[in-house]
Amino acid sequence: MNSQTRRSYFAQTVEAAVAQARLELGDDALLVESRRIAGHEQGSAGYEVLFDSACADRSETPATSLETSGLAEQVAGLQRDLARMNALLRHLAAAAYHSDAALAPVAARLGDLGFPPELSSELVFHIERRLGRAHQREIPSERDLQRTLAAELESRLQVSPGVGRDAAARKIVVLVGPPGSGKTTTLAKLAVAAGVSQGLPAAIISTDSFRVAAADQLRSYAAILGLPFDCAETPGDLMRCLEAHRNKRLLLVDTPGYGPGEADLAAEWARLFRSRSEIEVQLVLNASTRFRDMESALAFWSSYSPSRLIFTRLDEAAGCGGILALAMSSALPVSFLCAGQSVPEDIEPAALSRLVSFAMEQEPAARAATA
Ligand SMILES: Nc1nc2c(ncn2[C@@H]2O[C@H](COP(=O)(O)OP(=O)(O)O)[C@@H](O)[C@H]2O)c(=O)[nH]1
Ligand SMILES: [Mg+2]
Repeated sequence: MNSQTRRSYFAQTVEAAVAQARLELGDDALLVESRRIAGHEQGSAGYEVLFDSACADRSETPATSLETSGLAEQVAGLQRDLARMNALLRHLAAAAYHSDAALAPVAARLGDLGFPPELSSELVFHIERRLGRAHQREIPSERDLQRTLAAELESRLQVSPGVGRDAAARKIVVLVGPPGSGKTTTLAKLAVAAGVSQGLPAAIISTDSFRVAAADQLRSYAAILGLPFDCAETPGDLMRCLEAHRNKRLLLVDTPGYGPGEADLAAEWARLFRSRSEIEVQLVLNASTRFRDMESALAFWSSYSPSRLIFTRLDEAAGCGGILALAMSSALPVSFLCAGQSVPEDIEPAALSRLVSFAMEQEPAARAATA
């Protein structure tokens, strides 16, 4: 502030001094300070107010100074940008409102299936993009929504029915997963589906050394199927078993479902499985458990580097959103689906169309017919 633009006014009261200053300098002058004084030149006590008239001066020439400095153009540019952003925000808000309403049936369906909310909204977002401009003009039909949902799921799911590494001379597959997820039963089913029925010489190995009943169960399956059976208590034992069965084309290895207190043991086996490139690990999960439980199991068993997923107990699962969500979030292909206790019948190679069908609602006509 320039001292030459400042001026003092004296009066008996502050209000009177301010009124005097405003009269001379106008409303734009700035009050800088006010103070009580014992006596002024007229000899009586009162107040001094200090005003700065520079603001008043500025107010008279704003356009001129802005124009000369080029600021006017910048301000006008900013105003145009703001107007554009405003319009864009209004458009987005309208589109979001419209799409929420239009895609509500899909969001509801995904919720019913047990998809986690974060994945549901991601799917809805991508389904909306797939529907494109057309759906902004008219509400999509139920059939359009189903078709688009199916296409979106299909693009995110992978299947890879089979066992063992493609490049390996013999197939060695290890089934891991939480206790009771169906590993032993599935292993017996696989022995038939991937071995006996294909005419492949196969053998079954159990590494479940402490649960006697578990090994016995598998020994019985092996006996029924006419396959050799071995029990490997340590990683070294397993190496010897694999060597002993080197003429077999398929080796199926069962493991116990380690609990939280057996992390060291689990880690020791995980190291072995990871260190042998010919060994493939598949994670067996119970489809009737919640998505969050499957997600935790996936995190725990990830140290085994599973390369495929097997889902069991589909016959008991209320909704299959959990398995679809897990298959998507893990980015692992699904190899087999099991829907019953019968060995060897209740297993099927995973197919994309089958997985996607879990998320589909019946067509209205079919619904009416079964009602
Ligand atoms: N309903 C149903 N039961 C299954 C399925 N797979 C396994 N089971 C049953 O689940 C229980 C545990 O299976 P098991 O193979 O011993 O699990 P593991 O502990 O992972 O080896 C057994 O009673 C099996 O008969 C399935 O797909 N559907
Ligand atoms: Mg078992």
